[in-house]
Amino acid sequence: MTAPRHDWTRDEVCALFEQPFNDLLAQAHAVHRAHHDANAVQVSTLLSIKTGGCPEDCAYCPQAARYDTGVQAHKLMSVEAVLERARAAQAAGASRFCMGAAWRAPKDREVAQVAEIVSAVKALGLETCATLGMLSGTQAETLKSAGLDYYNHNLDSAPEFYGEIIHTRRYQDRLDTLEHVRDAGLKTCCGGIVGMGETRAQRAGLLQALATLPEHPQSVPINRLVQVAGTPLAGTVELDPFEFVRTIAAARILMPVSMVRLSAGRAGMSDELQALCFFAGANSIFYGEKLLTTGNPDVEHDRALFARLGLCALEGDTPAAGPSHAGPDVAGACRTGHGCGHDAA
Ligand code: SAM
Ligand code: DTB
Ligand code: SF4
Repeated sequence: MTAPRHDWTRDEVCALFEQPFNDLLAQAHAVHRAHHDANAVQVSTLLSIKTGGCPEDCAYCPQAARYDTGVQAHKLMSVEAVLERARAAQAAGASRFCMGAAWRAPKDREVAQVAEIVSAVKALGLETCATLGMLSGTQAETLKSAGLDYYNHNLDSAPEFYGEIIHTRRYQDRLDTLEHVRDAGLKTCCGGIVGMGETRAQRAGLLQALATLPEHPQSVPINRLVQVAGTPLAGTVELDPFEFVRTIAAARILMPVSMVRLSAGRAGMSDELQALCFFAGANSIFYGEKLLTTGNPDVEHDRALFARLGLCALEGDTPAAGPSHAGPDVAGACRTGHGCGHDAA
């Protein structure tokens, strides 16, 4: 097992993408097996705890107030209302609960409210993740003290493509928030979106930016653009599915220890495409009928897919390395007798 590198050049990342598909997948799968259980997938459930009305202009986002997308704005949910959803996610088999808020940057008062929610969710025995926009150092520390495990803040695109997608905050603002999050001792969940009309070199640029951060994010969500009517990116030419798989594979090779999440966009993917993504190194998904405001595959469908592929749901934290996993599966997912040691009843 070679140590993760942080000095990937753009040419090296482009060269990974340029390989024949089978060569790229073989390499990615070998890296995946060397560092992870290839049959285990971490499952998180997402909840939008504050929806819509966002002042930012992210061209992909249905929650930006300036686009007419039909999303109903909703103020911050109460602790009890979030807990109810967290309990349901836990009962369905999720090990992490991710809470999203459509803020540019929360006020201290809002961070204090979210901290209360985080403590309550954590007390259920779930891992916690939040994505609230830009954070100051003290805000990150407040969330860490409340029991937050992960903070999601994406780079979203290559630095040179970013200006075509977002004008209301800079790439450097994102890097600064990520620094505050790391400094507070939180784990980072950081990835981006593909299928926004970027070039292959720009997809490589996004991955290069992620893989050359001071620490590889522990979790790397690769989102395929969910096109929402009313957003400027609605109508963008769809990305070739094989190019999406290549992006997953390259992420796996560049950040071998990170959990790579097959994130938004699964509802529009075939089972076969998702299976290719798992083979290429994706080992985390969002589980549950909804992402933040858009759809996700049905729980029953995901359970059946896990069973057909002999996949188990990982419980608990990111595995260090190696081919073993432990813990209960998503109910009904582990019935194919693939030797994971779980009850096959
Ligand atoms: N407002 C906060 C922020 O921007 O950091 C947190 C929520 S925001 C919705 C979290 C992430 O969701 C974005 O960074 C983006 O990567 C992803 N996202 C939003 N809309 C999306 C879409 N239509 N398709 C795919 N990913 C999307
Ligand atoms: C991430 O990278 N993807 C998730 C999560 N982090 C917060 C969000 C996807 C949102 C897709 C559009 C929606 O449902 O509103
Ligand atoms: Fe607001 Fe986040 Fe959506 Fe951008 S991605 S418009 S910051 S909710």
